[in-house]
Amino acid sequence: MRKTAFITGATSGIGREIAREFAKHNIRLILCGRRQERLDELQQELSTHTEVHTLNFDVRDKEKVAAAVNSLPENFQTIDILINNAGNAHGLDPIQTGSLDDWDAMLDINVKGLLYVSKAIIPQMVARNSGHILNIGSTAGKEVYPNGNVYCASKHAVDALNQGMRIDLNTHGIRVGAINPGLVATEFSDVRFKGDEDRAEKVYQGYQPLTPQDVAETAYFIISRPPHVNIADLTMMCTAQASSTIVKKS
Ligand code: NDP
Ligand code: 8X3
Repeated sequence: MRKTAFITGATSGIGREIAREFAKHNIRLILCGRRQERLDELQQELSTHTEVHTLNFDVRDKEKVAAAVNSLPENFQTIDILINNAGNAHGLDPIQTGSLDDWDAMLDINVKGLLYVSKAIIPQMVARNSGHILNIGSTAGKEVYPNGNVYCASKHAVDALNQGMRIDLNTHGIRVGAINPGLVATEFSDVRFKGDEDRAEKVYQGYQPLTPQDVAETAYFIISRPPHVNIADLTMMCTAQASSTIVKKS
């Protein structure tokens, strides 16, 4: 039977490529983000492969999150796969000079936003005793790097929530797992450095980073395993990367 996936952060980077990869496999899509024009473009692009519905909301707004999920038309109401992907880093500063606004953004989006979306969708999975949740964590959720402090804390929280969800939803037959990517060339660094394109580009120069497609193919592999197989926690890095701070540059 055709499955339906709910993907947050589908307007860019990893989320957008997961949408494209899932569309190839005829998975019905609920695409979420704040940039409506990008949602519209992607809907148009993917509608030749599959059915697509878009939802525009900020994951920080718990009422809007719930209202968006409740607004789904009947044929999109049963969600089989939740991809908790929306998130970003804001700033890269030592703890003593970090910005409170940046800290709020990262904790509100990466942690609380992921919880609000999960809270709106998990009850239907529990009621059906089935579902698959894939959390997009990070190598930053496994190790802390200089000036990464609060972003790393937010991704360590995702790692803990991934484990916690898996434990609590185990008796309901719901699969929960995470992909923890290293450096992936997306708009991530544009956001982190607040539009400083030169600084953002330098992050991915001198080596071949992961592409969002690499992560998307891995996401499809995970969600297409047979029902008795759950990939609980998968860390992936480009070959040039050995840890958050060790990257072999040419
Ligand atoms: P992008 O900046 O390319 O995409 C981020 C996505 O998140 C966008 O679709 C954006 O949509 C959405 N988003 C951000 N803030 C909000 C918000 N407040 N409400 C709703 N949606 C929001 O980055 P990536 O694709 O790289 O990042 C995706 C995930 O992957 C993040 O969780 C990130 O932490 C993680 N990750 C990224 C890595 C990398 O190196 N790039 C490595 C490891 C993990 P919109 O702005 O339209 O709302
Ligand atoms: C994104 C990867 O190393 O920039 O989570 O934190 S990193």
